Amino acid sequence: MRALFPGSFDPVTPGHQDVLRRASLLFDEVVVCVMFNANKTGRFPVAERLERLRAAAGGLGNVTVDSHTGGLLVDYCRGAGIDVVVRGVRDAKDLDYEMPMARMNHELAGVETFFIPADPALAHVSSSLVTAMGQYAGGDK
Ligand code: COD
Repeated sequence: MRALFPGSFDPVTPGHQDVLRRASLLFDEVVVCVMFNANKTGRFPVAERLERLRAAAGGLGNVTVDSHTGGLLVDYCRGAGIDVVVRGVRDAKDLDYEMPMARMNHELAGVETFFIPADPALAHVSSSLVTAMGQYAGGDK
């Protein structure tokens, strides 16, 4: 079975990478795909997010990297013949955010959502934290 792991990946983090690795063990093929979250302001250009994702997915033979920045997630699923979406869950706040989307994706296109609980050692990691650390390390701040 093929699965889609969609996200902003702005940028990809060790938390995303862990979810991707675990999904790749469970599904025959995983497409990890950069999409636009209308509620977030983009930090990195899509091309750079893709480059970092390819590096993060290196070594996972059944993972392909893609982007879909126009249209709904379910449109991508329909076009690619994918019935399952993988999402990582760090805490109850993540689940509150994910549940309405999961219900909507199922209602619109019969797409199911498979939740992977965050590794406790990585649950605090976010794209904004990784960006801030990069800025401090680079002397931007
Ligand atoms: N450990 C485990 N999981 C994690 C961690 C961590 N440390 N950090 C993040 N995650 C999970 C997130 O919970 C999420 O499941 C996934 O990793 C990706 O996270 P983000 O933040 O990169 O991506 P999001 O949540 O901004 O997702 C963007 C989407 C566009 C996919 C999403 O907003 C969505 O599905 N929107 C629905 C509307 C739609 O169809 N949009 C498509 C427009 S092209």
